[in-house]
Amino acid sequence: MTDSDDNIIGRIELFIDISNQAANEMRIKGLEKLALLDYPTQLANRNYIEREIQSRFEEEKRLNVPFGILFIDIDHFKKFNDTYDHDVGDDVLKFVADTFVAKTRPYDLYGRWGGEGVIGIIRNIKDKDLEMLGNRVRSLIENSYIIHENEKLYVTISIGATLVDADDSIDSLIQRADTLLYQSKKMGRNCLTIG
Ligand code: GH3
Ligand code: MG
Repeated sequence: MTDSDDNIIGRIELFIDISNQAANEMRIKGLEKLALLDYPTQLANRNYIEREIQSRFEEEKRLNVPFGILFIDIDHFKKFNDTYDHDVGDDVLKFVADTFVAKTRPYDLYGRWGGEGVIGIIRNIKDKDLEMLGNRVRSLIENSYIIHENEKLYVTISIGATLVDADDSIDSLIQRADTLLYQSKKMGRNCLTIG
């Protein structure tokens, strides 16, 4: 507010109470996060992975953008849980998840499929590159460790890698990757099988 000589003589501020609206928005964000996030690893959850693969199928059909998936499982994790305690196992799982996230290109997604199984959805990629990308994370995890009571703890992962086929469904795609993962386990673990 100014007087006739333009001197400031006062000010009016208006406040609107939006706490209801803000609380509601926060609640929705929280619910969205819960429905799509695997809280312990902070990766996408199974529900999110299924939605994402569905979108990738649409993209592949409409725009011809190919994609591949990596089915990843920690090797001998049970033994690990037995040797140390379950909390240490959880820390290792989180460390493995963080490694994927650190290496994720902005348009790829890693999610927890269940237990210690992780699925990576890799967009717009050819088979040789999918193999290289998978082996890069595999090798990174093999060569990293977490420290537990002054001891370095190492884990390895096995991977099944496959590119989407024209007649794939979510189930057939994941089933194929799972079979390839099983082959990596049979081959002695800490390796990637592509098919
Ligand atoms: P393999 O090399 O054949 O995969 O051997 P594995 O011991 O990893 O066998 P498998 O994958 O069948 O075992 C999964 C184990 O992972 C069982 C369970 O003890 C452990 N696990 C699954 N989810 C969690 C978790 O959230 N935290 C911890 N600490 N352990 C988990
Ligand atoms: Mg395992």
